[in-house]
Amino acid sequence: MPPARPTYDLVIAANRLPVDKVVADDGGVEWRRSPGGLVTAMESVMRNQAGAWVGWAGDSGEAPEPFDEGGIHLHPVPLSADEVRDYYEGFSNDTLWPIYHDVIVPATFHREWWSAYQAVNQRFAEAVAEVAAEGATVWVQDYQLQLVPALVRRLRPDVRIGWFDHIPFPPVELFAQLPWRAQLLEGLLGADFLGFQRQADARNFVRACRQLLGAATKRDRVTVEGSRRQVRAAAIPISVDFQGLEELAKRPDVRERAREIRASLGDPEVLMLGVDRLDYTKGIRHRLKAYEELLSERRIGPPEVTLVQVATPSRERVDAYRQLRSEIEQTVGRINGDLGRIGAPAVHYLHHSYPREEMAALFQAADVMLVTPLRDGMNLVAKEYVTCRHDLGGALVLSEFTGAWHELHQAFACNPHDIEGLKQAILRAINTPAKDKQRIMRALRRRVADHDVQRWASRYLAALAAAPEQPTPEPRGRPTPHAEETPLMPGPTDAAARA
Ligand code: ADQ
Repeated sequence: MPPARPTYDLVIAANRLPVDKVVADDGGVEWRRSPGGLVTAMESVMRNQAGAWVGWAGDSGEAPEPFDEGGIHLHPVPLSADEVRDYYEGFSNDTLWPIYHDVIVPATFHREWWSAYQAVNQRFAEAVAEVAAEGATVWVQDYQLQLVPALVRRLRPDVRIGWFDHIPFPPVELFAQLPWRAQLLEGLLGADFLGFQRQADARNFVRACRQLLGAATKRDRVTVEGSRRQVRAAAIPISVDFQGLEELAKRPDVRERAREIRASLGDPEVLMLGVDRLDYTKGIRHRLKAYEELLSERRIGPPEVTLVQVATPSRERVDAYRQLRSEIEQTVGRINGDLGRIGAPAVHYLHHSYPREEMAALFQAADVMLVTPLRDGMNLVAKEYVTCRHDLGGALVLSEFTGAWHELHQAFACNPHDIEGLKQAILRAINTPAKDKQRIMRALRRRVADHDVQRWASRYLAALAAAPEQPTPEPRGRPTPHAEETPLMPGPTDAAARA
């Protein structure tokens, strides 16, 4: 008999493994840890618990053998080229993503995509069942794996299962469009605890179970039909590694690089910055429109004011993303052609990914950070920006349609659909006296420092362990995040109007 494979008390399942493959000049393969909040949070949790991570390694075809990296056991799940197209680019990013983000672009429905989604979720569930120890905790991440909770429960009724939704959960009127809505809800109800970014997302889920499955619900709990099992759904907003990122931002080389960036842009009076994955949810077009109008009305202008827009390449094989990229690049070209000057372009547009050091330097260099999504589960860029501003400089313009806004109320709030209002918010962020901006920045930083990603992970795991009951409250001095207490925005939102 082959030796039994080791098993683990904590198993994370996420679409991607937290590593990127690097092929050296001599053809040797190495795995480099991809930096990200989730990995940092898991490292802190896995220090006390043997942990495994189940996920796709990023290439189609055969998966590498399981391996250990930085104290985490990595268990790759293979995806064929057709599955990458149908499960990942198709069902996840062209069916679910638009529905879960207010149908900013129309969703595409294909039955073959759904079949691939089911098959891949089944494979993930089998991999989880293989590596989970008796009574383990299984924590499934995000919208790509919504069937995994029920599939794992079928294979391994002994484990405790949680799922966290990194993106919004849509209102039932939008969710109901999905031909496979009942199967998705039943998939999620395989979990003991479901975590969301905002309380509104948790409520949308509970309402969908009631209206579409006829399930009995009471406050944050759903009773699973045919059993007495109850599933709890609540908000536990994700965050950033405040301490680690702040330390990085304080490094002399990073601070020097921030000065260098400003100097290379001609030391403008006001440097505005946008940093996003190139995604239609991020409101980049609305931001550029507001900026263009401010320039053409001569209320601001280069060289005193300039905008750096960093747009990370994303999902480039999905049509809506290709179209968005060409629209944005055309708009940037037009703004620069009409409103730039020799040596002083109005927009510096960069379609790259950058190392963390460069991101921290950019954040420190920026006087105004523009975070203007039309819909965003959280938006970590907003939290990263305030984390890097240990000098209390800078100002954050933040869309009300982000999860982050529910925690960072002191920011310069905007509704990106309201271009006039967005222009006003930008002008306020520029013109508010420095002392007031410092006060605001101090409040924003306090919030993020108190609710960092390590705390998010420990709160999540405590909620999962206690579900369906609420966990015992945390000791005083660390108040419950106000995102859980924040009422929904008053009145009908633009999103509802558009729907
Ligand atoms: P995303 O939609 O990817 O995440 P976001 O939360 O802003 O959005 O995270 C993006 C991350 O990528 C940030 O850490 C940012 O620093 C980094 N990044 C962006 N551009 C970069 C560049 N050019 N180079 C290097 N790094 C770059 C999804 C949801 C969000 C939710 C997160 C976490 O859509 O709403 O906040 O998951 O739950």
